[in-house]
Amino acid sequence: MASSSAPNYHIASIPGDGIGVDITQAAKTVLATLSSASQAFTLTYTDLDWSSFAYLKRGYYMPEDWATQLRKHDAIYFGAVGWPSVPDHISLWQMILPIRQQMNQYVNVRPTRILAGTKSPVAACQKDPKLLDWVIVRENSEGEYAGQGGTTHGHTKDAIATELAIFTYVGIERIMRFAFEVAKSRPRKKLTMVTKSNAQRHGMVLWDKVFYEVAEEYKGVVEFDKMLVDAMTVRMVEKPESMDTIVATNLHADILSDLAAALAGSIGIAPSSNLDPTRKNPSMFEPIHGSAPDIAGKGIANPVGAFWSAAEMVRWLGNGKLDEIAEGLMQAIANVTVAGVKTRDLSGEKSTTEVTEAVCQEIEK
Ligand code: GGG
Repeated sequence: MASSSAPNYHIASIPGDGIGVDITQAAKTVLATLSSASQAFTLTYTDLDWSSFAYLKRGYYMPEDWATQLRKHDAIYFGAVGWPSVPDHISLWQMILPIRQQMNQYVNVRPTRILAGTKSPVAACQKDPKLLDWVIVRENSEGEYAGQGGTTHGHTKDAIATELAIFTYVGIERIMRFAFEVAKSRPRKKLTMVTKSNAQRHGMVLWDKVFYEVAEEYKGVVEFDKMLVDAMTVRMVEKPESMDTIVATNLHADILSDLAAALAGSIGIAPSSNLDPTRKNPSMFEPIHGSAPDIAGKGIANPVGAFWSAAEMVRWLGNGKLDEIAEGLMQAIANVTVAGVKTRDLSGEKSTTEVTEAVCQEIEK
């Protein structure tokens, strides 16, 4: 039992689809162990069956009052979305993207580093894993994922489709400020801003302009530079140590963070925090990987990205008061990976349950 003065947080739990179910269960087990071992907090869950299976059965992912329901919680823990019998644009637009938009989660923080005992495909990082230590700050509400556009001329060869990328001054300025603050808080104090402003001459040029305006306020405090997204992919592979915090649009950062996770060893380890920095709405925590239908229910999904996301949720809920507890969970994960207790994607042979039990044992030590 946690001490009676320990805060209790209400969590909306949305396992979603595929391995989302496996890893959410694993994360809840680890969080329960962390709660009882630390006595520092307790969690009460509302389990929400908002999934592709539910959609196929009843015709919708989320009920009409979904936003009201979510706002009754302190945070949202999300597994994964997507199932082969539902087109991906439907599953994304009936759940995860509306949640991010309406809960004002305009920041998506995606840290990546090489955990002890995991192997990067980058030769230099195999010698020195510390070279790769990044935080990708993804603009999470506008850009290419704003949902604007349309189709006409139906399913004929005359079909026309538009996909508008929306960029606002306000939206860009707030993500730049957030990214500069993240960079300022980190030892290397470096921010790289990514666009494609040579080809995308409106929205991306506005990104450049606002970046340099906000950068004026951080001169001498944060070192900053700008990259085109194509060149950035090369730099991530060839000179990982030359970057620290990275800020990019919704689409670019979505792609770069998958690459980052693969360079760190596996997409299975990478966490993601969808934050409403005003704290007026619940923020949402989810591993960056998808639902992986091919391995769903087989008990072999890597739960590390889910555990890391859980650690970030604890950190956010504590708002400075639970940082040590979150760090304890990260240390427990590292102790387990370094001991070789790893799933297949990390060249191990352990199951989701075995990794989960090992992390719980580390927490209890
Ligand atoms: N757990 C994350 C997840 O299910 N991702 C599926 C996906 O494609 N997400 C798109 C996005 O993060 O914008």
